[in-house]
Amino acid sequence: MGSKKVLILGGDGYLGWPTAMYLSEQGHEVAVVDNFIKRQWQAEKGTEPLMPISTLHERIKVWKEVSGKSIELFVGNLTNHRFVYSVFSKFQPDSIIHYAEQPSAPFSMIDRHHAVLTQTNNVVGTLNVMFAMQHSCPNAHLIKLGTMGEYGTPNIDIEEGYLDVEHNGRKDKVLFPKKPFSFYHLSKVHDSHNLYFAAQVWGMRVTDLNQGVVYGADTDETRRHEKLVTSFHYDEVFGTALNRFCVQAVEGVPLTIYGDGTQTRSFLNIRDTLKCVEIAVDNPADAGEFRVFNQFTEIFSMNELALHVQEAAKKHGYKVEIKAIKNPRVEKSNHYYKPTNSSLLSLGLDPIHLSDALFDDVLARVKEFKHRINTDVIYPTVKWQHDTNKADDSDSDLMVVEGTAA
Ligand code: USQ
Repeated sequence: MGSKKVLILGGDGYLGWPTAMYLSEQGHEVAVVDNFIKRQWQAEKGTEPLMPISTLHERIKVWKEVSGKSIELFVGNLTNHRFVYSVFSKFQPDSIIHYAEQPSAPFSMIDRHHAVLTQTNNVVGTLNVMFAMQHSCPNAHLIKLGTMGEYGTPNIDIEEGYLDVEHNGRKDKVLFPKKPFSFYHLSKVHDSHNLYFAAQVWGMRVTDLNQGVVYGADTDETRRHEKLVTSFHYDEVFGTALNRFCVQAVEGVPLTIYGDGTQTRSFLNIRDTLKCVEIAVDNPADAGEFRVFNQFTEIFSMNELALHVQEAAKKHGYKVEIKAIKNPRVEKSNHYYKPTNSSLLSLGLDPIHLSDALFDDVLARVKEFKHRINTDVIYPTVKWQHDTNKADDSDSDLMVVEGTAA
């Protein structure tokens, strides 16, 4: 496929940075946008990624040294429309890959402040991107990271974005009904509705990638230099299930199964995220099309996932305990779960499956940085239902971190 101008929003993140290097390596002209707010949120929660992360400026410099390729950097906040308009009019992208959202369900459930922050940041940022595209590059293709969690766990098969309905003798095709898991997942639902509307009304080209839980510590490009690693999280707020379990296994703490572990989710390897995004870049949506791809490769219950990690870690000499703890979230157990993912497969995705070799890769990486594991941030403290009326806090921006108040 020919070279395109690709603008990556959220280029400092777990997925954004590997995507930037990967597409740059494929010969695309890549620019990244970030305001480093995620680093600030991490600081607020007292967490750090497992591997030390250089500044984005430094990563871009090292990437140029190892690959000979340049990545342009724009520093700013997507909720500032003047900044967004200036980036789009200067760079004139063909494709925009939008990762720049607050990505954590627990973070969005801490209290009112974090729920509002999540939805404002995500929904307003995406609205500004839509309007800036209209202004500067109306024919460009927006590839927006959505989530499988938009659908929740309905008692019917999950289709890709839409549902054919028949009601009182009439038929229509509607956006698939959404039953999301958190205020974060809800923010993605709101984005989807705004984008669907803009596709219909303005003729925007949109691909909404409803992605499952991503796992993995590396891609080919992150392995090329110690300063090119990505931000692998394992803490209760920004870490996701499988990555957390791998860290827990290596650290020798019990794997934290929330509830009875029968809740089931879709998963994919970080390398497949890059392939899926590349497929979307190479095959743009039509003008006026709001296209939805369900982006995952495998489905596991939490119990199955924990057993996989226990088994793989055993081969490395780790004795791993699995512990079911009271579920801090409100979510279904023993539920029906049958999502389809045929679109990306039909466009050529060749899935990487969870296997011992992959575990070896992740477990080896975790072992390398075991000295940096902070066990204080592993156990879940954010609850979906609050014991007090903390969820209804005042308008104050004052945050009291437990145990530090005078
Ligand atoms: N879980 C455990 N133990 C843990 C952590 C999680 O049992 O230590 C369970 C949760 O209860 C939940 C499932 O694992 O049922 C997934 O939780 P997660 O924290 O791995 O992922 P989630 O909160 O759903 O969010 C993550 C990403 C988000 C992305 C989403 C895809 O943070 O950005 O949108 O995965 S999906 O889950 O398909 O919505």
